[in-house]
Amino acid sequence: MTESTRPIGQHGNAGELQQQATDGEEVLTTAQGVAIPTNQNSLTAGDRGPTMLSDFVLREKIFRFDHERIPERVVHARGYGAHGTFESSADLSEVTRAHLFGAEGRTVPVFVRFSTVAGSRGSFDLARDVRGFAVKFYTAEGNWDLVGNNIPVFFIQDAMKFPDLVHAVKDEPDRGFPQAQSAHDNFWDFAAHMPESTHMTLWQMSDRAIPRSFRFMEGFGVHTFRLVNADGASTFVKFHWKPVLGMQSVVWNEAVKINGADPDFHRRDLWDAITSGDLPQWDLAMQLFDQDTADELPFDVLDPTKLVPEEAVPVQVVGRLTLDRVVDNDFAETEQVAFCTQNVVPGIDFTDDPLLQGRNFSYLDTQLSRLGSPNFTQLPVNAPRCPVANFARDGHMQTDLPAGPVNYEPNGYPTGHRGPRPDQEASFTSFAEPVTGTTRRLRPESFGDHYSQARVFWISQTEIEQQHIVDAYVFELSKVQREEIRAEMVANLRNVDEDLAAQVADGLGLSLPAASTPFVPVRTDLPASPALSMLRNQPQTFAGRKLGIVLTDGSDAAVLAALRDQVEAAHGTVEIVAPKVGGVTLDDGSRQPADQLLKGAPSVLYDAVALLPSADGARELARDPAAKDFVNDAFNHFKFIGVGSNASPVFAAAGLGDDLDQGCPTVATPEDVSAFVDGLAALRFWERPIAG
Ligand code: HDD
Repeated sequence: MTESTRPIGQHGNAGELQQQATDGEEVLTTAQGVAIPTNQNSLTAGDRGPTMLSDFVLREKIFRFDHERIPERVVHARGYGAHGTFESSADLSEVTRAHLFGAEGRTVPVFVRFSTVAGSRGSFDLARDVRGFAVKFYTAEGNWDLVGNNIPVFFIQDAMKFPDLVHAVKDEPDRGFPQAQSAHDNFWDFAAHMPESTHMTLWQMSDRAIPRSFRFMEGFGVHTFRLVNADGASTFVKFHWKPVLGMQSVVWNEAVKINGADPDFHRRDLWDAITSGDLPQWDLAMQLFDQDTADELPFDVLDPTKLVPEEAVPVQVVGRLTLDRVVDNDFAETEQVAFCTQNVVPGIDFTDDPLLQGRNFSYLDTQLSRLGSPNFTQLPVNAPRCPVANFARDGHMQTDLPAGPVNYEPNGYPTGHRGPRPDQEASFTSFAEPVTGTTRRLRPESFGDHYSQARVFWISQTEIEQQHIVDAYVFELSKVQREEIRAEMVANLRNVDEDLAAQVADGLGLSLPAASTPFVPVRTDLPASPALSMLRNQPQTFAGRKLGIVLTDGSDAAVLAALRDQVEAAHGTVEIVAPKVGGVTLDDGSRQPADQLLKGAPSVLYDAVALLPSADGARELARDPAAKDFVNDAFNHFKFIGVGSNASPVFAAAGLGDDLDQGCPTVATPEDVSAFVDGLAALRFWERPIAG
């Protein structure tokens, strides 16, 4: 164990004196290791007298507490991390000299942190927002950080605009709200005046921004990076993470309610999946292309507001990420992990994407503000798992002990005492790119098309997805108070698609404004890209999803057993919801504990639900607002609902008596169960004729 990975309490040498409490637990000590009888009562003079200044136990405890917080991240403050392993499944040595990709079956430990962007650390998980997907690979050649999002493009083309973007999307500076929401004037004012953000706002208004959980979303490196092989030849690469369980999102009304019912919905989901052994997995995939292909594409691959369609350059899987260990300590690991886009290893390099170039400065810089010292690289979660040797020294919180007199180079000390020497073979060498031109502060013309790919995204969506995008624009722009912003946004959307703009204008009760003038003509000849639609690529499996079953005293034990067996066989999970969390007595006399209290577990927490009350239980539920909300929400959120033999009164009381459709099959007997469970693989019954 290295010095920096010792658990607290094991620093130093206790020598002969091994202190142990009588019950075998560790002995309670001060931070100096001095055993103390209690840290629950201050030292006072007399019975009710003043507290003594000499009470170092009190002072130390309060002092430590007073300094527990550090600044939260300026963006992506709310995040959740986990450990895992990456295993390569391809030999990519022809295109990269990165050891990690040098052969099939190479494994490296990783740390992943998922996040929302705009909200503060204590905000809620289901904000309509981009999700961060940051992966630190602890490779044999040093740390590689792939700091991506769940959306493959970005709002802006130049890092210079990042402070403006973030100021605009965060809470408004005078009033300090809204929290974790883009639905306000400043964000849409910025977006309306920033046509390059139009493509990204389409993604942000799509269901991608309200994922069902981290486990069901894609990730993207966003920028075009380079792979560089042993001969120094470069290949462009776009990185993708593909969830093995397939993509899934919630609907907006569901997101709003989840935030109230369980603001930690995403982190709890990740924790539960990992701790129950249902390990989340993503395939790492690459789009590899050369300069000629880049030149043929109808946009500039250095422009981070553009993607490379999967139909134009295939996505090939090169390995798999498995998250297999939750953190031991949220602060020490998830909060202190420091991702830096500049962290690359030999064989992986940057391009001249101006957003990426700016990021390479920003991430290193921000860690100083957050973590307080350049020695943040020594924290266990950040420390490389390979040797580190250089002449950097000292600084706040130095925990390394670099021995010897040499802290400079060149030096004339004898071999073996000179300190670390470069190894040209092993070294990272920047791609040798010819650079010409005069300095300028001007956006290249090749970055001028702001709408054509936004249009491709729009026409690639199913009707349901398009409707959700329209609804999201209408919702967000309805929260804007300066009405001209609505018209300015719709004026931009007219360049994407007339139908989209007309629907948004109609939803806002706005007469259609004149289209804004695009910088270059919009390309209407670009084909749709079916890969961009979530629904067209639905996984058709209930694996990793959760069925909530409502029971009462007298519920049918045989149907319950069949449901549980078959959902688990489909690799889903079951949670029992009952009027009392102590559980119910089933019709065979057995006792069934509940996982959740009905009043505390609305149906938004489940992917599908079943109601199996007894006849008496159903009469009770029909009077219970929580039960009525449960079925109403499940119905309105297009969920599959298993209807037990006695459940009709609950649906009648909820006003759904005549509405039950094919998404609400009867599960009256164990024989009914397999059709119901098979049907769950469709995830939602979108055919239900309700406005979503
Ligand atoms: Fe960033 C955090 C992703 C543009 C500056 N960013 C941060 C995180 C993710 C991203 C996932 C959270 C990392 C973690 O979990 O600790 N950011 C992106 C993506 C971008 C992007 C995919 C565009 C392609 N970011 C971007 C720009 C800048 C920054 C252009 C600045 C010029 N980002 C930061 C930051 C953060 C950050 C201020 C806050 C905390 C941190 O870095 O460590 O430096």
